[in-house]
Amino acid sequence: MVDVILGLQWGDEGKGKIVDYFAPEYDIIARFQGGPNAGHTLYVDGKKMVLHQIPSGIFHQNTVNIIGNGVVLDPVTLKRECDAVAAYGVDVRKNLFISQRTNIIVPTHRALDKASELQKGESKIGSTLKGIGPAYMDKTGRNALRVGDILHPNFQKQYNDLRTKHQVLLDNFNFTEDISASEQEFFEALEFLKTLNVINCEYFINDSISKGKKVLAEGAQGSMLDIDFGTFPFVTSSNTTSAGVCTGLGVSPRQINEVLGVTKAYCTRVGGGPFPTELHDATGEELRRIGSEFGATTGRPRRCGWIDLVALKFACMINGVSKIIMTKADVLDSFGELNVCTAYNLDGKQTQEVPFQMSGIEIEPVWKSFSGWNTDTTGIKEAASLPETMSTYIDFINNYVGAPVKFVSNGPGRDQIVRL
Ligand code: 2SA
Ligand code: MG
Repeated sequence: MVDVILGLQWGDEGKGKIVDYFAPEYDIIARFQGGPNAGHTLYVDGKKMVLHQIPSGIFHQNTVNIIGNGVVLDPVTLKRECDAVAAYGVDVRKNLFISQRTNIIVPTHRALDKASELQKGESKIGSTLKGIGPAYMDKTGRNALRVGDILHPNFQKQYNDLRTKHQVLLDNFNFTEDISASEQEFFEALEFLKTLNVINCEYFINDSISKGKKVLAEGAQGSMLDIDFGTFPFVTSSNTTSAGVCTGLGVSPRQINEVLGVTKAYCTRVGGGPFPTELHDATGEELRRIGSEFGATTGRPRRCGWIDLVALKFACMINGVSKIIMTKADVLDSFGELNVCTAYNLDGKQTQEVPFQMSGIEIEPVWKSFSGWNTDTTGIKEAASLPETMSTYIDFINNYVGAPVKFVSNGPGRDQIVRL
């Protein structure tokens, strides 16, 4: 059986903490898409740790962690991260496995990402500049290098051919930055990658499932950043939704059991693109300050606003969400009034559907207000102790989106989670 944890908004819903919390119930934790654009924050022995490439189960010694074929892998980031977790006594050679079909991010992918964003100017995506878009373009364009290729005697030639193709594109962009230092770092990191467990992942996972092992698929970014269903073109380049689990790990839809969707109690977005419930006022500032809303990978301030139930319901539908986990509920502890968006006003017409095109048009949210709870909830352990006003807020969300909130996270700590 495969359960899935994924984000229902624009990323940064707190998936890292949630995966870490559930990890002991699983034998295998697997990343199925995305790459070093992800920033999954965990607290280990009270210390903050941000993971970009390695699955969030790495600190559980008996959990197998898999980087699946749907991921794009930057060997340099991976090496750095392996060194960082080693400082906590983690031996990645014991519990980290990488699919041989995983696509590799090369230094020119990062250069192309930057060049493309520079060319777009004002209309840039606000990418993390980690080379994600260009790496997935080479995958669908059938040019990519894969982890399984690195041991092949022909690898250097494959690399050189790709490098030459990229140079033509970079010249076209008039991009002249010298990348020789990052190339050297890249090849050093490849030597390190050769020492890790590279496996036939689809066989490994399916064999494990047939032996009764429990797999948790860990999503990165969020559903509204999905390449097909997100706010295109302001999206990432992978399927962040539950369908991505099948193609990103090589498991069949019949193996998928629970789909646990993670949403914040409010909403954030980092990078460009539409965000109907964004607050440009002091309340937005307050959410950012209390919620420490800054990009875990790039440090960029995140845009903040109230929860968008139109988008949330859409995400629950696309993913087949069975349970919702609401995070950062405690960030709302001090707000006197809360708002939720229940519909969009578009050209004078009200809709509860996510429109085809969300950018370049005026979307005016229809709000419903709730009174806040004005209580410190961070120490609460049981559902019965949650403020009544919070239960009212949650019940409304359950009814609106048609999936139940089953967990409320009320702080960054592993033990700060309430089961409803
Ligand atoms: P990319 O780099 O090509 O995937 O960027 C395309 C868009 O996807 C957004 N994106 C993200 N949004 C939220 N969180 C992400 N991870 C980091 C984090 C981001 C950071 O955990 O905070 O540190 O800035 C993530 N990754 C990609 C991105 O902002 C673009 O809008
Ligand atoms: Mg993040």
